Amino acid sequence: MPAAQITIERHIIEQQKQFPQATGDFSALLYDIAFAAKIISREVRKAGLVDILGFTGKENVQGEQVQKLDEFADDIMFRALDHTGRLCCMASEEQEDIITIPERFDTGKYVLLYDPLDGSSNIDANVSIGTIFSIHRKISDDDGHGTLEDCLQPGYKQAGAGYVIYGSSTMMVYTAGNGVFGFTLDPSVGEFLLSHNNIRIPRRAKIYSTNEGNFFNWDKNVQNYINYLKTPDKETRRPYSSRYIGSLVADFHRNLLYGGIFLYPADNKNPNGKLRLLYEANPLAFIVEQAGGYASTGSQRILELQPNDLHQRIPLIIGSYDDVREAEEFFQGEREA
Ligand code: P6P
Repeated sequence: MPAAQITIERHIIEQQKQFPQATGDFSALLYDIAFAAKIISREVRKAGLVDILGFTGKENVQGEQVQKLDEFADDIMFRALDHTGRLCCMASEEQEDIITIPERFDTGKYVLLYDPLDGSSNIDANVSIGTIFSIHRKISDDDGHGTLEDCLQPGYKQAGAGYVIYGSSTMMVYTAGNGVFGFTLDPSVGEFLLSHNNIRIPRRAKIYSTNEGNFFNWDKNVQNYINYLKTPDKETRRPYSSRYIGSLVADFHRNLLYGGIFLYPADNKNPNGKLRLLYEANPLAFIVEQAGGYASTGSQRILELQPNDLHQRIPLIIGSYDDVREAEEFFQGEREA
């Protein structure tokens, strides 16, 4: 059957066959997430037409203005997944504490951490935005309900991770530790169809993605690396091209397909960087490593970090393996040019 006709449901079931002990819960959870993504996609696509743009007047735990689509996406993720009996708890960028499963529903063996609509400040400008999710296994021995301990697990323990990008088309990209697969939503049938089988990120590429407006807030080592990328040198294919959308999922997705490096380093305003470890850095790090790339804080592998807070920020250097490793050499002062 041509790849274009493989639905995400069929792909997940086929992938599941490679895990004899699989009960089907993980597969069903991925499918539930895909369903939520279809609903969010529908609202994102018509946001410009109905009164769903603009601000709710509320603030989220980040102190950011919550836009109606943020709130909608957060609500959809919760309501699509809370009753499935596959989760012991959830956590969302939009909510301060862990989200418990209502007593009237069964609990399950997985934990879902998510950013329901990343890049939301770009919504009104019709820039690509996205949902990012991370799936862990329950490790606490509490009575079925999940705890903070279940959420604060290092990234290498993830059972799965993925994102949905609401761009020129809606795509869902996921990994369950057995490769990275991309599905494009065919709105005419309402199905995600396999469009990117076993995605591999180029080992090196001449694209860098960072907010250079922060340049004078970076430490000298970071400045040296960015200046190195901009310095002409034919042998090492420099200068690199600068590409920065300001929407993490969009910048990451481009680099995953074309290669390149995305950097949101620490700076003197954000000593731990801006991006979140649990539901942004960890899931994207799992995906990029499964695709042959690498993700670092500049000195440590993202997936090995022990989280200490649901909304912990972390510096993020992620993308093509050789580019990220080279950036680490500069960040650690081993190279200046
Ligand atoms: P800056 C969007 O607000 C976001 O959380 C990410 O999607 C994006 O990568 C980053 O912030 C952009 O931050 O400081 O460059 O605007």
